[in-house]
Amino acid sequence: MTTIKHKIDDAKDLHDEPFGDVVLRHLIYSVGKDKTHAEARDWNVAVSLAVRDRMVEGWIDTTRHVYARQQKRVYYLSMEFMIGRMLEDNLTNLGLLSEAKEFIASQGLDVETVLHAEQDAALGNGGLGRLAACFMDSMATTGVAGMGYGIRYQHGIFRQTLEDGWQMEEPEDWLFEGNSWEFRRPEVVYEIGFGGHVTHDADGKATWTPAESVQAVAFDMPIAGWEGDHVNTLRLWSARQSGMMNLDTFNDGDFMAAARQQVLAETISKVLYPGDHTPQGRELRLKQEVFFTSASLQDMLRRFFTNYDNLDNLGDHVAVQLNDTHPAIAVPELIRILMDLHGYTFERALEITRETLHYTNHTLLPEALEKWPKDLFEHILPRHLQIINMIDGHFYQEAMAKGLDHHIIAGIQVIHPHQQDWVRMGNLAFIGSRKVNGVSALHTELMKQTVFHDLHTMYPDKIINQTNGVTPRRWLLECNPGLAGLITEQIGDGWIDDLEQLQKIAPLATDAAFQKAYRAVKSANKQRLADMVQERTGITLNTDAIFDTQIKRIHEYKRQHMNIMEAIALYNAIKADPEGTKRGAAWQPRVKIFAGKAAPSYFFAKLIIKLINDVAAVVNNDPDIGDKLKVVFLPNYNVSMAEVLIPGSDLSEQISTAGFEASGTGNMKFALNGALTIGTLDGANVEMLDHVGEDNIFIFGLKADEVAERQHRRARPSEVIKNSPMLQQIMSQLSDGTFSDGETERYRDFLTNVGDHDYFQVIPDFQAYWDMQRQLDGLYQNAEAWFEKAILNTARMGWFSSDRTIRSYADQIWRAPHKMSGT
Ligand code: GPQ
Repeated sequence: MTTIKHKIDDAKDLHDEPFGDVVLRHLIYSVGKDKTHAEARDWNVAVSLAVRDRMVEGWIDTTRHVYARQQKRVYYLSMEFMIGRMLEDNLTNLGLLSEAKEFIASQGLDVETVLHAEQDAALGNGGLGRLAACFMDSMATTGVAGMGYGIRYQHGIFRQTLEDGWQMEEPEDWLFEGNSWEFRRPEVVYEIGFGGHVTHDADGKATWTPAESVQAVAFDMPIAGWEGDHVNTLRLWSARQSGMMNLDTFNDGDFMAAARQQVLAETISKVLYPGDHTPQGRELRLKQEVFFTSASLQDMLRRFFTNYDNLDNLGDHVAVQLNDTHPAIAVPELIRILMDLHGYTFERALEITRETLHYTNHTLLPEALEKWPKDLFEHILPRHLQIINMIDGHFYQEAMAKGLDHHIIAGIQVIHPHQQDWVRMGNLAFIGSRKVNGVSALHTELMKQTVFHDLHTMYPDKIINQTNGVTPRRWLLECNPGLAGLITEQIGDGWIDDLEQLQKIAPLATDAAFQKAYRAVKSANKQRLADMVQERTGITLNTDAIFDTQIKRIHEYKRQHMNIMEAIALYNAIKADPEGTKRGAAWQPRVKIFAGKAAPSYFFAKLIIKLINDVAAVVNNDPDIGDKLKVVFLPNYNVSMAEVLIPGSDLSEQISTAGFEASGTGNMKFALNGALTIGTLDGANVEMLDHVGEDNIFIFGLKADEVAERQHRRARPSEVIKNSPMLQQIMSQLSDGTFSDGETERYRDFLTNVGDHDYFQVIPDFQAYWDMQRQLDGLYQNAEAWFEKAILNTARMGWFSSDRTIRSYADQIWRAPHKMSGT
């Protein structure tokens, strides 16, 4: 029986009850079932409620402490939180995992089945949303008084299925079975206005009268850090109709009109937009951004006023982090609240805002820099547009005073003064923030040189780097219990919240007994992966093969198509020399695993998925190939699937066109779990190279400046293709129907994209990629050498813990205390 110290007097009796009894009590009294009728999901809910009970004390206790000490608060505003399942995470952090597993087993139930009978909370698209989830875990672990704010989407990211190898999208319904972790807070409600008009009184004071409004209702989830004593909150907003349904309409018998109003209001939190890196030019998306940003600001200011009586020093007590530009409307919204509701002058309001807000940029892709048509903006947010014009006026003066040319100034104002077409959210977030950060050293450097060049000249101290990280609780301890146990046996469990302690296993990299144990763990994890592949696709994998995995959103810049082209080249090579006699060595068996979703409107990405499946159909059924090569596409990639794929892989594909992947975080998870990386000098790969050492990571290809140079002069790939029989064969197979049942048109767009333009430099990087893969084939056959490198990867990845990232944000950006800060 665990003994957590009693924190809350009123809850004294709770801990006298064994955990299993609490579960049984919840099964009967909360779920309403007895043991004989309970299904896996019922047990899952009962266990979840039992662990939630234990979290609540730490939660209330943390809240009291933060209030009492008036600890500086950090608010992380994010449109996306890619959480995944919560039960194992919470059991782990509360130290209840083994007790819970024993209890579940004692009831004659399958432990995995019960723990996994929870839908993934997939309220995000990819890395950006998953980073927010890792940050929530690390803020709680490091003792930052941090609160996440987002949207409680009724439908998270679509469910991906395959039809004849093409991606299909189906709605996802994670809330159907309820969410055991959330607390509805009906008393926490704010009005969010849209449209209408603005009047000014004789003193110039503005009054905005919105034409419509919706309500934001809070739902809270407790987020426990490692060891469970510090518990923060993730507050997600749900939209509801403002005021009750119009009863007159209803009584007149026009149910539909009355219901329509309700549906319209609730639409705002209905669905997550499935674009990755592409702002959706839709009015609803803008309303979603305003909705959650305004509710969050209103909420944090209400809390602020329980401690302070004016907003003069807001930035001393509160730090707000804007996760990308999605919440950038916070800039004019906070200024509006300060001016229109609290009587501050514009200048003072801007100052306070610039002491409080901070902005993280996650991409340099031009199509991802959010902008809104000015007319739409004016229609929905007339007062905010006025404030943006004031910001631009003020900014113009600031820029002139710093000697900037007025053409340059026009380019970096929020609205271009002569074109007057777009409201540019990146510029708005930059101008309104105290610090702006990139997410890896290379990305931050490129921000300074490219998209934010002129703004950086003007404010040379504003841009700062904060390299991403990943939580070692979910991404080692929970997803890889075998490796976690092995590490703990050797060095104790201090690494779990101090990941740099992993260094201590480096000397064991060549130790025969340790290598053997490490390999046994990898084999077991490969078997678990193979079982999942078998179950989901019917494909049987040979676990002696290299498990070579690329999992992430499907995007041209991530170059899944380069990977599948390499698979085609390998297929051709094996066909031409089945026993490897000509090359003088037998082929190293390999399994190419892919998973990831394409944005529904991104045709080329969907074509890449189709190509992977087409190649799989040919290769996997060719008797000449057998176990030497298999290609697998696993549909509906999500966090839970990653938890199996990452520990079970030998090789991690991080092959983006240099300069395009802001950081990557999957790269870190793989290396931590002992997969070797084949990758370009892009994003955080650059820093991984610094940490693991050049002998332990496999870097190839063009560098960011070489890519930029080729793109600038529109270098064409034809010369390279002409000199490469290997590429020529691939290209002709794609046009002669080898992989498309004789259909010659299917890959025409593909051939034009890659063969004629090749903006993402697949062709010039191809040979180097191929050569590196063959080098890895050779290395894999020397198991001692391979696993020495794998162990060194695990040992040297400690710096990439998101605990390090969060402490760095706390020290350098938020100026907020945490467990290890001086104060
Ligand atoms: N990222 Cl702009 C997303 O996942 N979605 C987005 O819309 C944008 C960025 C990713 C980025 O591509 C990765 O390189 C980063 O590691 C990740 O954000 C977190 O910073």
